[in-house]
Amino acid sequence: MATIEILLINGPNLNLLGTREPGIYGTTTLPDIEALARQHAQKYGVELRAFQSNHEGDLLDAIHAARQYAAGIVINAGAYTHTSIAMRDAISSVGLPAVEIHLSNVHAREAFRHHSYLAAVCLGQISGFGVNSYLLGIDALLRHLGVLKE
Ligand code: CA2
Repeated sequence: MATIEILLINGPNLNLLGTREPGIYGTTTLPDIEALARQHAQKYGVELRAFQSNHEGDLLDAIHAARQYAAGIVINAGAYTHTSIAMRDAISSVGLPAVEIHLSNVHAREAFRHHSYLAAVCLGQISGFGVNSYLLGIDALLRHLGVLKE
């Protein structure tokens, strides 16, 4: 049986994790988060591909390319969450199940972070659990895919 693969996407500025604003975003770096996420998925026999970009078009291309290999997407779109109709259209167009995640609790922050263009085209949103949001997002996606049953 072919190995199930999922895509983890991180959007703008998340490459800076662990270097600034630790009070909001923690001290873990993006490579560390990607490694933790990959290990977590591997516990269930699932391969995780990770992609980060600061460029909206590159993120759209990654979502489009996911059609070729991924069973679903876990996405922290960063600030594009609150601005990008194009990202929403990309997720909706590829038809892959997606889970929106955030390190911080966006609903406890500035009003402009309360609205997500992505939420309506994702299975759901996980926000506020720091690095654990990534692991919870993977679990939610794998449950949806029937990989995780408990
Ligand atoms: O809480 C999250 O995960 C966010 O997606 C992070 C975005 C923010 O625009 C969203 O509203 C919520 C910002 C990412 C910025 O990342 C930084 C990392 C280190 C230092 C400064 C910024």
